[in-house]
Amino acid sequence: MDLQLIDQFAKNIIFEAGRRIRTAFTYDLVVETKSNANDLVTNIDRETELFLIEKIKSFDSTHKIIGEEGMGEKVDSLEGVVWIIDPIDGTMNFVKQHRHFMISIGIFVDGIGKLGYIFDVMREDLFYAIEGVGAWYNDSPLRKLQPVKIEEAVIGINASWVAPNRHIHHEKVIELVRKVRGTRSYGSAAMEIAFVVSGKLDAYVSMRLSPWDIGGGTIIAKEVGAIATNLRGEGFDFFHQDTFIIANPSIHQELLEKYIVQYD
Ligand code: 2AM
Ligand code: CA
Ligand code: CA
Ligand code: CA
Repeated sequence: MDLQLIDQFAKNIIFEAGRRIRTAFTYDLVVETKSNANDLVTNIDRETELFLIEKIKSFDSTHKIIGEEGMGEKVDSLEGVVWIIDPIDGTMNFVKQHRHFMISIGIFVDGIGKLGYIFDVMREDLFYAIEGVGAWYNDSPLRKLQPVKIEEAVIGINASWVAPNRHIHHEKVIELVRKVRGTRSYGSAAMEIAFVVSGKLDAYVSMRLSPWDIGGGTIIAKEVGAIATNLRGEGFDFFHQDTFIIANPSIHQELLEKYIVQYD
């Protein structure tokens, strides 16, 4: 399998999809809701996913595609070459802010993450990795993450974590928020993961993510030594939603043991 060839092709269709999305702002978006009133999807999410699927299928019809908007065929195993794609990660940012949304793609071969991409569509910034070769931010190699102390860490966390809730011991989260150097919340999981792998954040946590939110990011994570698990410390299963944490390796365990503690 020629990974370099697939890598070049993947970058080409990501850049082309990005150009198409940027021109979409010149005409009307059709915004609908999915599981709840804040779970948005637009015609551009669907059109972008369809565009990517058609390109991938014409590149190699044996490649399988799992996409958030379900525009492809049903895929129930990671056998062969499987693309896990999120055409727009951060749809609410796309609709409301016209920035801070990503195209996220992970390419797996027989279940092993080989190529990962997170593309900031408006900034035209690409974070990507080739398994065992390295990771890059545009043309610059990403370095292995250097150790950081909790007191110096900047973490991506949503404000809802400090309110009483059914899932997490929120008093421990309050303690964490007081202890760290700062917190951020960007509204795009892929963007926050891209920031962790490039050292712009030291950790990011989420109550519930799906395979396409993290498929690309976890492949980049491995190359820089970031640790990605669910909040029980286990590897992510690519067919279900789950809790999620990605962190600098020096604080991952401490975050899970002391601060981000789930109820049983
Ligand atoms: P999305 O924009 O592709 O849906 C903040 O909402 C982050 O969580 C985004 O990365 C978003 O991805 C993701 N997310 C996952 N599940 C979601 C849901 N049910 N509703 C809204 N956002 C969701
Ligand atoms: Ca969505
Ligand atoms: Ca997403
Ligand atoms: Ca999406």
